[in-house]
This record gives sequence, structure tokens and C-alpha cells, in this order.
Amino acid sequence: MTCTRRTVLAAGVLAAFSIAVPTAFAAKPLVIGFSQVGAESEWRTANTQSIKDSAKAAGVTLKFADAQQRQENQIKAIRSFIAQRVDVIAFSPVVETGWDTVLREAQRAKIPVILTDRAVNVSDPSLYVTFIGSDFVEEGRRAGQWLLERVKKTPDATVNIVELQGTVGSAPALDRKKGFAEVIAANPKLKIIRSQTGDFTRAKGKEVMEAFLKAEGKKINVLYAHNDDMAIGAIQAIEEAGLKPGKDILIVSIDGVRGAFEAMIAGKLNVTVECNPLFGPQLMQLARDVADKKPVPKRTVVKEGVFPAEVAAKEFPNRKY
Ligand code: GYE
Repeated sequence: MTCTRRTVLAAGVLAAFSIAVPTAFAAKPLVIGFSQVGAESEWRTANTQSIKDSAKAAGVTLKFADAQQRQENQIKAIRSFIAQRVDVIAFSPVVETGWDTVLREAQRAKIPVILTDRAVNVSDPSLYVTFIGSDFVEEGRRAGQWLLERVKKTPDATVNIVELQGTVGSAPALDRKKGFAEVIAANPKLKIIRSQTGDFTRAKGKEVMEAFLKAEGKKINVLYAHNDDMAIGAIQAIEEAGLKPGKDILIVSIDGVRGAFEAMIAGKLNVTVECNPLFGPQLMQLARDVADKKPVPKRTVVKEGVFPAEVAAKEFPNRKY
């Protein structure tokens, strides 16, 4: 009798367990807090979409915060992710410096941090686990390389370049400037006569190009824009000044968004160097691995190409952003 009761009891306990086990240990969805730079460009819109879509597809709970290009908003978002005890924090840092304190707070809370797209400049690299994004110095070099080749056709001409820089202090602005300058130094005829930020937006790109045109007029032979959106804004300014973009002024830019392909097909942009924003699926995998404490590389570089206007029409249907 006792024995039977015990058996029943044991069975009851077991039954209780077998009901409890799956709920208690069922895989909880991974929670990622993601702080995005903003919505400043076509590139960024595609990047946000890729991250949101792939989180959904991977069954990841994504807490998404748009920082509207402001570092203080990103710091606030990261602090709120820490308070909510998310599994992983990922963010695309608007500028390179000023992250030590908040990253230390995440580290103290034992929440791993993944950097996406833009790098940071911190004293202790253990403050983030890994970085996924492009090699911006290489992109700048590719833009410079295209121009070096192009000016070989007119070896005697002086080449006055105006440069539209990205957001001041951001990794892509610093690195794209550096890579380009490094390569064009091979030909002393190539001179950057003006360089100013257009903050990666069309509106600013247009505004600054207007100022360049006012100051330098027909002396400008080339525009190097750190992204397509600024180039597209500048194209408007050039046309409004009665000049032909892509002909009177050669235009070299970076990203490879649809708008750039359309401009190339219309003969208004000469080349775009690809910067791929579609790393959402890779980010989800990385976040899972990081949460599971699997070893991950410190840096994952996205593969990219260069698209001159001559191939634009053929490539256009293959573009995914
Ligand atoms: O090139 C630009 C965007 O960080 C790579 O930011 C990104 C850059 C991109 O606004 O269009």
C-alpha cells in the first residue's frame, strides 16, 4: 500500500516534472537590443530592413532603437537594453570615440556587445566581442583607384577634386577619406581643393555642393562623395548650376544603392564602390553564437565590388538594395 502510494506519488512528481521540464527549459527566444544610427541614407534603410527581416526569420526578439544620428541617443538606448537585461546588444556606432563608459557598463552587466557596420576607437578591445561590417579604407582606395585609371586617359589635365565627407568622426568618413587620399597621392596632378562634411544625407550633399560650386565654379573636375546619397544631392546642385554631372564633373561615390545605379544609367554618376548593408542574417548567426559562448572571429568583413557606369544597366536587375 505504502509502496503503491509512493509509486503513485513518484509518478505524480515525475508527471509534474515532465510537464514542467519542457516549459522551464524550452529555448527562450534570443533577445537582441539593437541601436541603429538613424535613417540618413538609402544604405541605412536597407540595413535596417535586413536586420529586422532576418530577426523575424530567425525567431529573434529584436528591440530596435533609432538614434537619429546622435550619440547620446545611442548611449541612452544601450543603457535601456542593459536595464532590460537583453541577451545581446548590437549597435552601429555613429562616431568612433566616446564609448568606453557605456561599454564598460554592458561588460559589468555581462551582456555581450556586437558592433555592426561602424567601428569604435576604445582603449580596451575586450569591451566588445566582435565586429561585422565593411573595410572602409579599402572602399576609399577602390574609389581612388578608379579615378587614377580614369585620368590616365587625359594625362595632361589638372584634376581638381572636391570631397563630400560623411558624418564627422564616423568610421566610414575617416576611413574613406584616408584610403582615397593614400591612393591618389600616386599622381600629383590629383588635388583635393575642398573637403567638407555632408553628413551622409542628400539634403546636406546638395547644400555643400552648392557652396563648392559657388567658391570654385568650373575649376571643379571631380566630386568624390563618401556615399551615394550625398552624390545624388550634389548631382541636383550641379544641374541647377547649369553643368552636366558625370561629364563636366566626374562623380565617384560609395554604397552601390539603387539610386546610384539609376544615376549611372542616366549618365550622371560615373562609378559607385559597393558597401553591402545586407548582413542581417550573418548578424543573427553571430548573436546566437555569442549568446551560446561559441568562439567568433573578432572581425567579419563583408564582400564587396566596384560598379562603373558601363555595367550599370546590366547589373541593375541584380541589385538587392
Ligand atoms: O555608407 C552611408 C551611411 O556606415 C557604411 O552610413 C555606413 C554608411 C553608408 O549613412 O550611406
